[in-house]
Amino acid sequence: MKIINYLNYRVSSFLYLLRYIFLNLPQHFFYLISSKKKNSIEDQIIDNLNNNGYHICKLDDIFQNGESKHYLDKFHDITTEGYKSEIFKKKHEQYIQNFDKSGKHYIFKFIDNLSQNTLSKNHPLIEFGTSEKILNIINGYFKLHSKLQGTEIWHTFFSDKKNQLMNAQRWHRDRCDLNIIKIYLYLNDVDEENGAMDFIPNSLRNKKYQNLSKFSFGNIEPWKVYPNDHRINNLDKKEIIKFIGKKGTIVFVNTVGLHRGGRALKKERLFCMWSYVTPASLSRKKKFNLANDFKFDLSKPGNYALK
Ligand SMILES: O=C(O)CCC(=O)C(=O)O
Repeated sequence: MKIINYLNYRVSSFLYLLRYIFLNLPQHFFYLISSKKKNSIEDQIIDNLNNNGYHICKLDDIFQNGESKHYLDKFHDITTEGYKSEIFKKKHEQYIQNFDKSGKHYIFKFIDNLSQNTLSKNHPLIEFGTSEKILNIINGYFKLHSKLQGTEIWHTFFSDKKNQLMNAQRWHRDRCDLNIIKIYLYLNDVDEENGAMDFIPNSLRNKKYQNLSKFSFGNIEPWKVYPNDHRINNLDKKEIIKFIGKKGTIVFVNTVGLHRGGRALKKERLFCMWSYVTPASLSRKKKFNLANDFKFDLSKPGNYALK
C-alpha cells in the first residue's frame, strides 16, 4: 500500500509540474516582453522571496509621496465603518460563544461579511493589490503575470483565556500552487500578544526542512493538511521567524512554506491580506467577485491579475 501511495504521489507531482509549465508559459512570455525595470527595494524583496521565502519592511519603503498614508487611511476608514456594523457585533458574540470550538469564528473578515465579497475596481484593496508597484514585485518574483486570488481585511478577536490552537493557527502549507505569495499589511501593531504569524523559511522546496510536511499537487488528503509531526514542534526556535511589526509593516511571504497564525491574547490583530497564484493554480476560483463596473483590458498586468 505504501509503495502505491508513493508512486501515486510521484506521478501526480510530475503531472502537476507539466501542468505548471504548460499553463504558465504564455504569461511567462508575455511578462518577458512587457516587464518593467525594478527599483532597488523591489529587487531586494524579490531576492529575499527567492532566497528565504519572505521579506518584511515598511509600506513607506515601497510607496512614497503620501501614497502609503493614502492607502492606510482608506483601510482605516473601511474598518472604522465595519466596527459600527451589526454584523461585526454579532460575529463577536459568536466568537465568545464558540470560543472553545473548532472553526474560523476567531476571525472577522470585513470584506466577506460587509460587502458579500463584491468589490469594485476602485476599491482600495483592488487598487493596492493591482497597483504597478505591487505587481512589479509579485510578477517579478513569479516571472509571469500572476493572479490575485484573494483579498481580505482580517480582525482577529482576542481573549486572555488560552484555547486550543485552531485551523490556521496550526502549522500548515497553503496548497493550491507550487508557490503562493501572500502580502499582509498591518493596520495595528502586531506582536506575540496579538497573534503574529510564525514562518519556517527552511520548510520551502529544496531547503533542509522540506520534508517536515508533504507538498501537495492536488492529491493531498485533508488529514495531511495540518501535519502532525513532532519534529516541527521540536524545531530549533531560530528556524522560526515571527512576523512582528508596527502598524504600516508589510510582509511578503511564500505560504507554501510552513506557517501558522498566533493566538491573540491581549488585543485584536488587524491586517489586510492579498494572495497571488500563477495561472496553473489548482484553485481557479477567485475568493472575491468584481462589480459589474469592470471592463477587462488584458494588455494591462493589473487587469490580468483580476481575470
Ligand atoms: O495569521 C494567521 O492567522 C494565519 C494566516 C494563514 O495561515 C494564511 O493566510 O494562510
